[in-house]
Amino acid sequence: MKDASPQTIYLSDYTPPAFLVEEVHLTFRLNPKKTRVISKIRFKPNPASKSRDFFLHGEGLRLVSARVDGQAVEPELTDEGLTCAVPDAPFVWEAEVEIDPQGNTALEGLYMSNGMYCTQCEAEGFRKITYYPDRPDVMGVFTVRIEGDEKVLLSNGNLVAKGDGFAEWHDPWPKPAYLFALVAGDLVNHPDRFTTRSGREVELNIWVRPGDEGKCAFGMEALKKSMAWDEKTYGREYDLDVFNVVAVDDFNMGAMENKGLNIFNSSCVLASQETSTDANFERIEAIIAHEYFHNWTGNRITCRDWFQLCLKEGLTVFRDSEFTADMRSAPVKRISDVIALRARQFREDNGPLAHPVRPESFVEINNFYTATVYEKGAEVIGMLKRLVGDAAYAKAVDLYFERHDGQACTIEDWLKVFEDATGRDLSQFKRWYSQAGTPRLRVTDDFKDGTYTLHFEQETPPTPGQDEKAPQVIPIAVGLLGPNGDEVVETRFLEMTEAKQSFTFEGLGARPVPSILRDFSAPVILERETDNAERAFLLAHDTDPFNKWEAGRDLARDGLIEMIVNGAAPDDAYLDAALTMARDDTLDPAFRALALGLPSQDELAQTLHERGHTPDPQAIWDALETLRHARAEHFQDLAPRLYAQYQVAKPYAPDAEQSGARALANAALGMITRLDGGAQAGRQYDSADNMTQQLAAFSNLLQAGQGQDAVTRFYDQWKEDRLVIDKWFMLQIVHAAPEDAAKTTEALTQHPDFTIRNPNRFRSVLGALAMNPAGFHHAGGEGYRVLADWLIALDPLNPQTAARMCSAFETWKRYDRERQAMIADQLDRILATKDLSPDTTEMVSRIRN
Ligand code: 0A1
Ligand code: ZN
Repeated sequence: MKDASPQTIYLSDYTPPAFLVEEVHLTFRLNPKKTRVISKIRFKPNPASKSRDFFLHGEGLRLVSARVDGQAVEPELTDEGLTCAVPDAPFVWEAEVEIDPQGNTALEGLYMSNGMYCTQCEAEGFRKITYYPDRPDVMGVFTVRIEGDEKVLLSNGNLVAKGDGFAEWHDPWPKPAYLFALVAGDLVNHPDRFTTRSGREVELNIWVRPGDEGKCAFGMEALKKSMAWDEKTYGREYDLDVFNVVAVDDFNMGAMENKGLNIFNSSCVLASQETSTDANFERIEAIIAHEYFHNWTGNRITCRDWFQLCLKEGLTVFRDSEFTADMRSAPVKRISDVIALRARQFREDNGPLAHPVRPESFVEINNFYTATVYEKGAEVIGMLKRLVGDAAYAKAVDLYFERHDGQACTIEDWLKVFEDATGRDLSQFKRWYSQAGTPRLRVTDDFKDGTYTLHFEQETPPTPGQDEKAPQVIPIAVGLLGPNGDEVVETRFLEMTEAKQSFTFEGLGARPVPSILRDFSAPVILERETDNAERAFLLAHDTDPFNKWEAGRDLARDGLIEMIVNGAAPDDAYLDAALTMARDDTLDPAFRALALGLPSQDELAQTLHERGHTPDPQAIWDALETLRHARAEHFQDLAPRLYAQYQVAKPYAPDAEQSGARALANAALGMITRLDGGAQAGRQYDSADNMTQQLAAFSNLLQAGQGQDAVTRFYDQWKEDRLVIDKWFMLQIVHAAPEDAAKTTEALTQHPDFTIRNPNRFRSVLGALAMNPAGFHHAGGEGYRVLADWLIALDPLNPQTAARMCSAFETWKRYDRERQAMIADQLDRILATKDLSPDTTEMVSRIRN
């Protein structure tokens, strides 16, 4: 049971732990309803703390017995843990508790998924396993004995003993409890090996349910590539004899970096040509890398407290994006990351859930695994690298590993290594960690006597709890193009530190066209008065792939805004520029596919809101439909040509080259379908030998209203494959017409394969509704009601996932009064639910205020 009135925790209240852990011995006697956990822990007083109060976290545990130095004790129990009198000297704590893994639907602590035992301890799940100082600055060396009949018994570290019905694991690296893991089940493995550069032989395993062994090869290759990359790029080697990865179906998040025993949501590791799309493969490669990279950035060096979450997450996301950029196309990766950043993080930063990269208070830390902490956290590191340069970045990071290995650190520690390695003062830069909100960067320019001047003004709007913002350090990458399209000034970094600042470029023969914020050098919103001619010029000539893409995107977006606000016709400037770009065979097909993507409904709603209009979701949807149709007509000749030209003849491979070709061909298919009513999509559906092609065809058929037959065929073909059936659920809702989306969602919740207990399935239905904005926000308010109904139903079972999904409502203040009132009613209804979890209470209250 959680405390009825959950408390707000503040960064400023941090105090060091009273006791430190030296060694932990755990024995698990596995039983679905009554698992015994026996702990023996050596504590010692912490010289850095004045307190000698002994407190152990514990939730939902049945304490059977406790001893201090062998003497039975009777600790005082509360909802949150226990206190006990202990010596002011090293001592041994022993406890035996009983827990109920099968009854654990929250998927936090030790739980069961398809008959297998698994754990999720980040952030505060270990306290549901046994009494322990469950905070990341308490690090101990764990030895774990598992007793059970399951064929496979796994924990962290190296296997030290194994026999009939038991296994013992020892992890020599001190770690916080959130990195503890245990898995037990009748699993099968996909084994491999890796030799580190210093010659350590590492056994690698991917453990899955029987039947899934054919879907492990890609993940394994990704793991080996990640290991080699981290050695080469960051000089980081793996440090145990074995690295285990386990796939579980019931998991709240993507994956977890437990030391030596990563646990993955099966959707983030299992892959095959038939069942996974190119995008799935790329994501799996990135997540495998992400979890692996945590071994150094997160595990060897961890966080002092949960306010420092970005210390490990921002850095690890940054590292995994560098990895993907190296494995695939760097520009395509950058553009995709920025699309995702704007869709998720800018949205968060502009609404009631805005918070700094390093938050200063929380009620439930699970609510802070956000796009801001992860993705903006990574952007901040990217800026730091840009500001100091590649060589200094490498030097600083080396110093970080050298100085802090084995420690639980803070953002101050991280910035200090950069200050020490470079001699720079980073106190102003640190505002990126403490100020929430997306800075607006306004630009004007002038040209006189060969001197070109850029004038910048920065302003960050107020966010909850932060009315005033100080200027931030903004690295602005700029290049200049001459009138004939040649680059007259190559990329140069301007370092903006003031609220207003100007930069000059001398000796120019003519007024240049500026290419500003190249490679999206800072996570800001750039505002500049410009015209279609200049955008078309940049789309044609910019040497910076990101800004080339951005120019096309701006053209499309502003044309759409004109259509929505003023009823304008589709913009010819955009249509012509898109055609010219798409036809240019010197451009990477993957880039062209991205450049043919239109701004999302949500991005348009946000832009309208920023420009002082109230977004009408139906009008946004209509404008996008009209533009798509007009574009299909404009591409009448080119689309079939592109479609034919980019069919992949070679055997399927999910590599960058083939994925890019398929992406472009499928963009063309989208246009073809608008004119042929789905005939070509039907042929592609019938002949597809991989999920990318099959799903693209399926989506097009649904989009064209020709999906009925495919819905049945797809289900019959894939009904045994839970991950593919997730896609089946999702696409029907995402492609439902706005007026049908809520109905379709409700109907699918009645399907026998729908279950509230599996987060992937729940998200593929209720999460999909929120991914259909015109449907979710449809005028009658049915979408709001359906989502609220299901969040209320989910909350008592799985508060973490229910709370996260509340963010579907975070943009409500953008909309008209009627919609706001309907959403407010639903938020109030959720808040009024009896025994609502602290997780959901915190989220809904923040959104509602
Ligand atoms: N640290 C993991 C993400 C993660 C966070 C919380 C979880 O449960 C509440 C599970 C996973 C990562 O960054 O991959
Ligand atoms: Zn992570």
